[in-house]
Amino acid sequence: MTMKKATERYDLQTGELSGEYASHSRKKLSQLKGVFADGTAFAAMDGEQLVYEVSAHMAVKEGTPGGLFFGTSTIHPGRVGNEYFMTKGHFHNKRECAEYYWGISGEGVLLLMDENRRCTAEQVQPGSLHYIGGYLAHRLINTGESDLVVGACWGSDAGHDYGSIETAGFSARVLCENGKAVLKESH
Ligand code: M6P
Ligand code: ZN
Repeated sequence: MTMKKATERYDLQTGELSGEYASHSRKKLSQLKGVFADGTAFAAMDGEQLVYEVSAHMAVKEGTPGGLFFGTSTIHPGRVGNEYFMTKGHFHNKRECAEYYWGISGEGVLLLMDENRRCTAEQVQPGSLHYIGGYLAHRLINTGESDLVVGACWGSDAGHDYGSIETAGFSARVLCENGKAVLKESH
């Protein structure tokens, strides 16, 4: 019997993923049209500006029943008007599928919304662990001045449903008021 060398890597300090199954994607401001409340401020900004990056470790095909995916999201610091940079956010296609998030570095908020549009929010910081139950849309918001880096683990058959978030958004927003992050209902 031979012992295989580990070729897939996860940097415990930075959350960086590498290896055969790691892939990387980036979201520029121009890909987030309609996500932020202040359309005028959005239009005045450089669409090429990088808002967040996602590394994913996918050892099985998307949709495989029973498999797992593992990822790292990096949300850069910034604002559109008074609204902090954030991810698009999504429900899972298979609504019952849960997910774990954990804070690696930076400061932020995990916004959760149920199917009745009721929102709750959790502070994200290094070492914070977040169990996102099924039937909850989830979005990360960077309320700090450095990168917000968050780990994630979810089912390979969970899928992403961005549709209802694109249409109706979340019913709460995290805004900067007098230099502080405040949670506002937005409907
Ligand atoms: C985490 C996981 C991924 C997700 C990513 C970015 O890494 O939840 O499944 O794709 O965050 O979030 P979004 O897809 O909402 O832009
Ligand atoms: Zn998810």
